[in-house]
Amino acid sequence: MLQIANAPKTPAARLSGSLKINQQENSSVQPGQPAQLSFSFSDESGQPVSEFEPDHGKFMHSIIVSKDLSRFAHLHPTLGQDGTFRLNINAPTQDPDNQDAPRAVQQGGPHLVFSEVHPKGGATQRVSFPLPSDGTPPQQSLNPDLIGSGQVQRYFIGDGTTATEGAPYRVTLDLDDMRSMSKMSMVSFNFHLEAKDHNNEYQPVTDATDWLGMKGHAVVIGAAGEEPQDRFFNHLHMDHHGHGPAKEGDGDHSQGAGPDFPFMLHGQMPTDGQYKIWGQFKRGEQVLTFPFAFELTPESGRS
Ligand SMILES: [Cu+2]
Repeated sequence: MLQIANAPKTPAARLSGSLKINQQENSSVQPGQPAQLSFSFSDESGQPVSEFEPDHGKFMHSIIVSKDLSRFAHLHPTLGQDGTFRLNINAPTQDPDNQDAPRAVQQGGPHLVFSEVHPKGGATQRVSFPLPSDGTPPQQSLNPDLIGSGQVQRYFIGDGTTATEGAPYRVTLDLDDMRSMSKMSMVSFNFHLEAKDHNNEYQPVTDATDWLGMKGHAVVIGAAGEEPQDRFFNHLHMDHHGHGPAKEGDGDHSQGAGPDFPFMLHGQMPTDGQYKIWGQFKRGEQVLTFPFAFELTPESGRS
């Protein structure tokens, strides 16, 4: 089974976007206070672009992170008849695909929005936006869970925060830095998921269900860069149909329900520096988010 990042395609026209907060340009969000985000797009000649095609079941995928990468939300704004995408954040929602919306912007300071849209007749494009939040950001530095290739185990509740031993989930991340491989440079990740059973023992997760047509999603964002467009960003998808050769006796395991969820980062390689990866999986009705910070160093690569 092989998971490949969306290959970059040549866009028919480069979109530019505008993000309004409560219908206002150049506005800001109050941390934890309900706000409506609205996104609209135009082409290079300034003409509004209002027709889009869905990718993975959604017309728009948006990732909101705080600049320090401590906060993460994966959201799906709704496309209106007028071609504007709208999303209510910091407010309760019944939408199973917007479970991060109630906690989207919970702290002050700059946030970054990475939106992926697919204009009709064109190719999927990423448009990024700064999203200011009132107040002072907490002074947090990114502490890498892993430096270079290796393995690390962490505990999680599943809501995107890190927890301690005894939490409902134990996740082991394997990272293999193969950026210097001459034939096919890549960085590979494997999320191994375990959940606590009724005896309080961790058991492998084998019942992950599809979310947006896939058993697993992962987003990698770099810590370096002032503006969102300067950040390294890659949205990795697990393809449960699998592009690789089928393994004999794989059975249900090949369907990707767990406990191992591999992702490969191809194409534009990340440079040395600090990054965060969020693995997202669905069990029952809950979307689970497991973040890890990592650092790539000149020594961490293998050839
Ligand atoms: Cu999405």
